[in-house]
Amino acid sequence: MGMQFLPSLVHLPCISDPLGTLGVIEGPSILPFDVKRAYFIQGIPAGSVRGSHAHKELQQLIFAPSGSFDLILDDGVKLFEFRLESQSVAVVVPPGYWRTLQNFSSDAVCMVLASAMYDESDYIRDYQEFLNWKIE
Ligand code: T46
Repeated sequence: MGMQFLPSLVHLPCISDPLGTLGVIEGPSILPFDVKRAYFIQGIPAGSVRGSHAHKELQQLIFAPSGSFDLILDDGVKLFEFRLESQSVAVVVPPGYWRTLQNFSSDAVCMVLASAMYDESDYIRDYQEFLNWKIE
């Protein structure tokens, strides 16, 4: 692997009025990549753990438009832990992090904007393989 970029928190501007909240995801200061795909995960049973993989190239923006969950990122040495519980806070996830998502509230929605189309060959789903790949 080349240079490692760190995960970062970004603020999503939200406009609230008596009719609800409108959140905006726009511009290079929030999204440091072009979005090729968006997906969301919801209806997650209590106690579930999702993720448990890394991406070799994919960049993502991950946030909770509803409810809350923990996002734990692991670079093979250090852990970066985030509690996502506000629609106005997102995490920019660079390539090369093992991720675990857990402690989902019953109303949690995990929204992901991604830099590439779905490609299973970009995934590393075995932790030892991930560690080996990191020191290559
Ligand atoms: C990630 C976390 C946060 C597709 O067919 N197309 C897609 O775009 C995606 C994302 C998944 N899939 C299929 C692959 C699996 O058969 O949907 C199934 C569930 O995917 P996975 O087990 O990878 O789900 P999570 O929640 O562990 O991970 C997902 C994303 O895959 C991943 O990129 O970072 O959300």
